Amino acid sequence: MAYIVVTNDDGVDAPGICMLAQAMKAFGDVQVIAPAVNQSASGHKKTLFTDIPFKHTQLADGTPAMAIHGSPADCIAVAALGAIRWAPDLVVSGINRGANMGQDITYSGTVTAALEASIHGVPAIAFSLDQHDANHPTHYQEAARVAHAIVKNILGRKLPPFTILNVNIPPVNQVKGIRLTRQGLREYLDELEKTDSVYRIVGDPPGGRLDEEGTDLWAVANGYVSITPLHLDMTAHQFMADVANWDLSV
Ligand SMILES: [Mn+2]
Repeated sequence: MAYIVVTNDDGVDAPGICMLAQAMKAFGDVQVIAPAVNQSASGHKKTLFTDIPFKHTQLADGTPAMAIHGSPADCIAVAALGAIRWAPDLVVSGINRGANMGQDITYSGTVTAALEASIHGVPAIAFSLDQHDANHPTHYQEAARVAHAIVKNILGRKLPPFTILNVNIPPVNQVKGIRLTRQGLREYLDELEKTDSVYRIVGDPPGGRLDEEGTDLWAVANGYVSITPLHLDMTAHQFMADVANWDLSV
């Protein structure tokens, strides 16, 4: 019997987390700890020296859950510090409403919750569905089947330190298969709205380079699930030799 912690960034009332929690119950005990309200694009935010209110609540299907007034990473941080039974065999995050590919990953609360788990030494997987208007459980049925199949394979495996798996699922009734991918290139279509005292970042959902074979964007555009291993070490290793030649002195 495995023990799996489930979180997300769309909030405890989102349909994706309910479908993911249901899929994970096949493997053993499930504990849900998730933001009380939508925290999409909150990044790897950590709430320090400030109150983090919480309450005991339920998912749409009655599954007990803890709702945290903080970021997705806060949910995992307080979990690891004693808010719930710890450590689990696996942390899963999602199923997010919308893909998290390319440069999305540093904005994504779905991904950063998984990264927070890796900081605490627990294997973690982020699941996202490439469908922004998904708001009904049926939209997530295939994604939940995919999550079940991947977790079935990965439970019991070890991930290297500070490494997670980022899974993106195309918006189709039946995926063609799965591709091991690298991070692709997003192109954002953001626009600025302005009134006398307020800015808003609006615009169409992001696009990106769909033609670069082997990337997350390419796989999902072609009907495949993408699985990208991510590492928290953001050092630009290939660039270090150049900087070493800059003869820096202070
Ligand atoms: Mn989200």
